[in-house]
Amino acid sequence: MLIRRADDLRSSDTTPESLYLNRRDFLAAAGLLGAGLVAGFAPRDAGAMQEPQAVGKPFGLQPDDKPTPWKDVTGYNNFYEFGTGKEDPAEYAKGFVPRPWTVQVDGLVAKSGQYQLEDFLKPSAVEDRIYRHRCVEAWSMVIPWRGIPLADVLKRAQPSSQAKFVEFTTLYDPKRMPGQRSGVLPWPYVEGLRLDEAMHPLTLLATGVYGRDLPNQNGAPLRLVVPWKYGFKGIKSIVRIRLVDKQPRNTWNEANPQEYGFYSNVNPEVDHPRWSQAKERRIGEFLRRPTLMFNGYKDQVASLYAGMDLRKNF
Ligand SMILES: Nc1nc2c(c(=O)[nH]1)N[C@H]1C(S)=C(S)[C@@H](COP(=O)(O)O)O[C@H]1N2
Ligand SMILES: [Mo]
Repeated sequence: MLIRRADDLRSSDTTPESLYLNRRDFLAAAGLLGAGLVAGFAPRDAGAMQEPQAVGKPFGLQPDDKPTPWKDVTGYNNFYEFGTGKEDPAEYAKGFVPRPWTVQVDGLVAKSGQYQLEDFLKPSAVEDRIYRHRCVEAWSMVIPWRGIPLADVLKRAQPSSQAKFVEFTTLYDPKRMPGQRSGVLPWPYVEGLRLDEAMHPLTLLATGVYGRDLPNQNGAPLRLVVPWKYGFKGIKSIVRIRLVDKQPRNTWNEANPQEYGFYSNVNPEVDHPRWSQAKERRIGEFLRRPTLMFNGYKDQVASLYAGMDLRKNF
């Protein structure tokens, strides 16, 4: 597993438009490093050390978007393989060991293969990116992910001209994932993207959060992040990536097709049958915020859906 600590980041990783600098960069920028003034920060700094720094380049953030605290990002999760409660994954995934880990890339590609996770990741440059995250249940977070662009992996596999969609599959191992011993969802969890969505530069295969390897509850060791879609598209603990010619099944659509579609783009104008999607509760905040079209990534992704009826293709 690639382990790179937040404070190991090269300065090029924090671009001028970054809203969130790591502490050392912040102090350097403020001219305080080695100026004797740093000592004045010591007591506060010692406390802040427990909370990892949110590192990365912000994408699509609004001026009042702040990274959601580590304790919420890692303590309030959906991962039905480890229980249906929001606090279950942190509790019941504790003993899960996400290694050794094999990722299979196959289907309509010139270069299929089975890779050890380390080999799968090695050719790619790992990036830190801060994204908004909107769950279909109308809560949201801002998450500093670490990962590689999915496009990088797909290009290496060389999709054939018949490949139109990408199917993702979570590990199926009821011994290690106790939720799979229940029938709460059809197992294994599967998800899908259209090939152009999968190739979009915002689509990430995440290996970490907050500059650390993914905690189990967040989908260790490899999970999908598609920031303009509802959270359930972000399939966790992926073991297989398959290129296919037909729209793949996706678990929540299969469980309840009236309520969960294939596209599941964040859309404040198309309500869920049982609740409005116009607003969201940012975890840690009291007042609800308006939900933005495509979760704030409209400029980057709206063209993917030009001419499509987004009410029908929800
Ligand atoms: N395999 C699997 N992936 C999954 C889920 C799940 O139950 N199983 N839940 C989804 C849902 S509904 C959400 S909102 C996100 C939550 O990701 P997070 O816990 O990292 O915030 O994971 C998604 N990926
Ligand atoms: Mo979700």
